[in-house]
Amino acid sequence: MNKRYSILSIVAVAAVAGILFGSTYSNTQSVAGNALGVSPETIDKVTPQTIDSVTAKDVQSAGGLEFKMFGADAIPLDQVAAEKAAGRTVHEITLTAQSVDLPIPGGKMYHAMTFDGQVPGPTIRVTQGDVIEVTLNVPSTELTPHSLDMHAGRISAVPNFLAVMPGKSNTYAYIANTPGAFKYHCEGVNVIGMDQHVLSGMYGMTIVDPLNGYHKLLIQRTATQNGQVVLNNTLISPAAYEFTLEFNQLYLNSDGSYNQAAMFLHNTTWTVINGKPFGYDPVVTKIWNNAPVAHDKSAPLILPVGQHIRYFVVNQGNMPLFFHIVGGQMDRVTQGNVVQAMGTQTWDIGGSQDAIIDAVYDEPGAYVIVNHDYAAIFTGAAAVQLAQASPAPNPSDAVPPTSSLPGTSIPQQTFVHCECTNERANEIGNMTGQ
Ligand SMILES: [Cu+2]
Repeated sequence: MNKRYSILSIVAVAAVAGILFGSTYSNTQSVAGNALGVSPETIDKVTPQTIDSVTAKDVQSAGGLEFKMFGADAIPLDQVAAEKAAGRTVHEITLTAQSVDLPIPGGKMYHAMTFDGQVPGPTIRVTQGDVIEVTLNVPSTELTPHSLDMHAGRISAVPNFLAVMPGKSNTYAYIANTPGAFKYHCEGVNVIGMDQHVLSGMYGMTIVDPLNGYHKLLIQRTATQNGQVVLNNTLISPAAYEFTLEFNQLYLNSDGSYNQAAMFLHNTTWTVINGKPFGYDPVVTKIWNNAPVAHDKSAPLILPVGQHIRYFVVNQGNMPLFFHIVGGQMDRVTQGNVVQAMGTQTWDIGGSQDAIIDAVYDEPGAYVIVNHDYAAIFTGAAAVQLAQASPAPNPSDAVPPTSSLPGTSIPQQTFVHCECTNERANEIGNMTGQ
């Protein structure tokens, strides 16, 4: 099949689907080819002429072009209960826009924009096929409207991601159909100011666990046997010690305000992991070691040796992320639920892209996670990890909520650590019983 024919076929599928659904389709209907009765033979019968006439007729009968995505995940709010009755789990999530000042190195503060007073925003965790019904509240005290764009769904930006005025809220719902670690972020005021809002802290992660769980992890090593080197491969359980790592940049003026000119030049002031530059580094830079409040202090990640470690990584910024573990390797890289690599040294994660990275540390030691871009490392993209014999409490901002899938998350003890207000730190402590 040549390329032109292949593209034509895709268009033809859309056209045939349009005939079959016509005016009756809703956002929640299945788009599986077989369910539509679309066979390769019927596709082949569609000619460019029929496509044109069908498309025009379709648009005409619908009363003109509509902002609707065919097969999108969106659910009208009055149908959420029906989805629940049909067996889907519904997660009602509320996020509140909050502009606050948060600390940066040197005892200074910057003008942050946040969800719920923390950067990144709360990590949302659902299972593939669950419904996310999300409400964004914008308090009347905010000086600017905000908005919420969630990458975990196929959902029209209009009207869902439009600006929410101070004193108002907006709710929408969708089915999380695709597994992965997805960005959510403020989209500014109908896109205007989006860069400022995101790069000032309005971003977070939605983990969508695969419906059938994560795959077992193949550990590829070698051994010696009868004087020869032999492969020593083992499969280990999907149950893992889990961590979230969100990379971003801060572009700041000396007074802590957003510096758009610096952003256009990619002239980073700080590179942050989970909101803080060097926040997990009590060893090399010691920037946060003397922070006045406990939740700001440097804290390394503690990894048990020989155990399955799973990282959910999202690049929230506008610079490339060359994800690397100094002294380590990635045993597996997954996107969606598809394995992209096994046994690799560095994985490139572009802006607003994610990866789920599995690793096992065979020996105790220090293994520093970096963005292997030197400009990023030396402005904050270095997180110290200590691999040791036994588990220990970890910083709360690096540990996701436990998966509801059995045999997925190994529960971890945490202590409150966050780029957040003192009030939010107290709330996190209350939620986690600390
Ligand atoms: Cu905003």
